[in-house]
Amino acid sequence: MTASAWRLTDDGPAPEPGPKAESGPKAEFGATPDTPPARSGSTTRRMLVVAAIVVLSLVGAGGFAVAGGAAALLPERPEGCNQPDRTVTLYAVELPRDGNQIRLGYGLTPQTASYPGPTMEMIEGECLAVTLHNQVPAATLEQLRTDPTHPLGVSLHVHGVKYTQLSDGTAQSFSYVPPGQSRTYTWYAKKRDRAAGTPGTAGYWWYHDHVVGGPHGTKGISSGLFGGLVVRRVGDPKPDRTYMSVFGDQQSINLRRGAAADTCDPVNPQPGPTCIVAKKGERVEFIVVGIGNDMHTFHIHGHSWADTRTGVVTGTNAEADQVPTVDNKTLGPGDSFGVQIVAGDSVGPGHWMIHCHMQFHSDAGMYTTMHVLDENGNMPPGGGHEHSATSSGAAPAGSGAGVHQHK
Ligand SMILES: [Cu+2]
Repeated sequence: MTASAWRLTDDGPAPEPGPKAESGPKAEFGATPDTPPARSGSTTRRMLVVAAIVVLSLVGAGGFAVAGGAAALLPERPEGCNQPDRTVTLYAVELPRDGNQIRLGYGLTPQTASYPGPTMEMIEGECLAVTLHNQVPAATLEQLRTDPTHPLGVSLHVHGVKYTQLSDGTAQSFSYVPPGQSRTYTWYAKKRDRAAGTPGTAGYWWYHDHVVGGPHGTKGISSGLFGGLVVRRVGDPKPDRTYMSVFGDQQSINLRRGAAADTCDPVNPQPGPTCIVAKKGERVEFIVVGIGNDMHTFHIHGHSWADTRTGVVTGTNAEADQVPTVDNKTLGPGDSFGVQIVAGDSVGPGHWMIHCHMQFHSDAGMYTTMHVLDENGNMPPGGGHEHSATSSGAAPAGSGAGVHQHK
């Protein structure tokens, strides 16, 4: 599905260390982490004070916090982000339906939109400007609307990093994008401040719509408008491959379930939202996100990880012993975490199941497979494609075809 998807049978050189686009195209690194943006001047602070006074006045008067006029006084960027270090363009589009279910996706181009959307990457200290173009037809948004007075539009609402109210991506703050229009959102991956005791933003997060259907974007999320965000700290281990595992309602992984969650071609697997594949020894990163209303657990066969921010453990044995080693982690709605594992580490190539360990979820199809190939890129025999499938046919990643997730 992406231009960068490699053929596992290629005899070419080993991939360069560093992030690769696998689970959808990935926003490229831009600014060097060594040059954090300069601190903002006093202008931003003055604007914040003015905005706070306006907001307080409006709330005191019984109005909502932001009226149209007040929005102009709110700071466009978080303190510390003087100028965006990098820009990304994102499109929200309608994708082919899954049965009668509407599917939407974000993409770096309209043609490559998918669910999950492209994984965004930032380095702590970096400020990113994301311009979102809404190409979802108004008629589609109208169909998804649960209240005829709710505005039509899509948005970007991000977790974990800093943004001002103008980049909140909600209808309440008027920070959404009507059909045919665009809007720029600013995300700031603030660094840890040791003196103040505030944490940094390095971690595994996600972004999603907060407008489609109603004031919480419930229909936007359940239709596919979500994606992952990784904020790395300088020195973090770099994965060879990154995949999204979005666990949601109706026992879904990335809105698919059963055989539709794993459509890897056994001869020529192409990495993507429905094909988790790696060569033995490659460092594989999972961004795990919970959407919807259910609790889940994320479990991988044959692999375990340290329950740290990255899944990697460092230091002495005594220090490492302070960190639990896990192969199963609980995930609630809105939660996100990431792990890095070494594919096939001491267990070799194989078809390793990934599933929710709530038994009735896995029994109903909440499973997929991580295919670990040998060093030459050969798919090991058996497994992964013989399970009692409740669905048929392979679907191209992100197309929504062959997806089984019915009400
Ligand atoms: Cu589950």
